[in-house]
Amino acid sequence: MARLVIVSNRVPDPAETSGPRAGGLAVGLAEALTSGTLWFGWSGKTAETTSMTANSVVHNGLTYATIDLGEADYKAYYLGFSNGTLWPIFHMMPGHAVFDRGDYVVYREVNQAFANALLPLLEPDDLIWIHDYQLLGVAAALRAAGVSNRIGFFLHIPFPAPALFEVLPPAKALLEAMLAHDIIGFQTSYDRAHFLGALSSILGLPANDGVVTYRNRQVSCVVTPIGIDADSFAQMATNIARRIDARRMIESLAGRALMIGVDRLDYTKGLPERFDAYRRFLQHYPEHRRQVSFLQIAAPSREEVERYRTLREELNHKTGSINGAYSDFDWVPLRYMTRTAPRSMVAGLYRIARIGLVTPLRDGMNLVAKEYIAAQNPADPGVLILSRFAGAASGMPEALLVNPFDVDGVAEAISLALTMPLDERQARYTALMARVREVSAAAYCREFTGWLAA
Ligand code: ADQ
Repeated sequence: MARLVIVSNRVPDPAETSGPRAGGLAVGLAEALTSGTLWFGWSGKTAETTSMTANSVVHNGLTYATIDLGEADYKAYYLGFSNGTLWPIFHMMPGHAVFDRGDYVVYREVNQAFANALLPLLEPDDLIWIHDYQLLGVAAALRAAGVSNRIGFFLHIPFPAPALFEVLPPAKALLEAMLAHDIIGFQTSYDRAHFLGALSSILGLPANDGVVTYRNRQVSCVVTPIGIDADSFAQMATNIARRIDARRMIESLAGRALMIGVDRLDYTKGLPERFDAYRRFLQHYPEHRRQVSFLQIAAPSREEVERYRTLREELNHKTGSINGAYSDFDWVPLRYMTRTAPRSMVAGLYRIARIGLVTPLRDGMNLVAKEYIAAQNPADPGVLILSRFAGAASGMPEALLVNPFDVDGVAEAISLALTMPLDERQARYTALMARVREVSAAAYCREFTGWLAA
């Protein structure tokens, strides 16, 4: 069987991938991270200059090969073009985007450096699977060096509407680079339609059934949504609910319903709008005021980017304002924590929570929505309130779908969720759990690697 080579911006420390705090890519790719696989990417460390060759470690039969990034490259490639330009544009939030031609030049150079360091590690039959927006140009660099292996790419974030994608000065060059892959995978059919639309409007390329012919090569554009391992997550949630810290949490609620939000601290996750909606809920539904406690756990993220620092300040301010206006001697309406909680603890909290509030302004998929459902107690499940602009919404129609920009609508959904009868909660949960089990992490890996090997 051909070896799988996974390429991603960040490669986790192997010691962490089997631990309880592992999240993100390592969870989604668990099925593919089997013995023999090579995982290549950035170590997460910076040095004076970007490494020319990779440093390899073997752990549980898996090879982790990493390079360090030069400090200046890290700033221009990672903080600059990847997270200051591509991230907001791809999430259709151009107001947050900055474009600096110098950053784009470095982005291309770092993509080239990834390709250069990967080249000597490649074998002729390897299947190469590249991940996400930071690495749009690696395949093109590999092709230029003569690599003819099958190369696939998966975009974890949304692909923007063509008119927005065109705002990017190097839009055409980025599309051409992406067409160096054999397979391009998207989270939803909307993302794929946007990509095909951009190919048509910018490059004049027709796509028949998602297959594009470019420079005598065929590129297949497929939809392979990412998922979680629902049963093992459910198991983790059940175990933790018996633990002492979970019991303390339940006691502190004093019989009130818990509403939970768990996100990276990122402006795409819609946290200020969510806090505003909660405030509106407290204003408009005084009868529920002391019946609910909202816990928001936000993991600090990309703090070197200015916009992320101002977001943090904005949320601190809103928290103070809500608690100042509505707290009582024995009730704090909003508990807001800026930290990364252990994965098992998050699972347990989801299970205790009567409402899961997942309201990104735009999201590729959003695994929190799936984790919240997997963690529920089938006998007394909670209600998921989900943004219709998360990729997860297209596969979870039984959630209470909301427009996160509509604070009144979200406030109304919170009230509806609090008063929803048990039989309706169970019916929605049963349908959603079946979907979360079906569109799993394992299915995602099997489907994508199936396309790649075809
Ligand atoms: P993210 O934007 O990171 O991922 P998401 O899919 O929600 O978003 O995954 C976040 C993961 O981190 C979840 O497993 C969650 O439990 C965990 N997490 C978040 N905040 C946490 C906290 N404070 N403490 C502990 N754990 C926390 C990107 C895309 C998504 C896409 C994924 C996978 O932006 O749209 O779903 O990749 O493709």
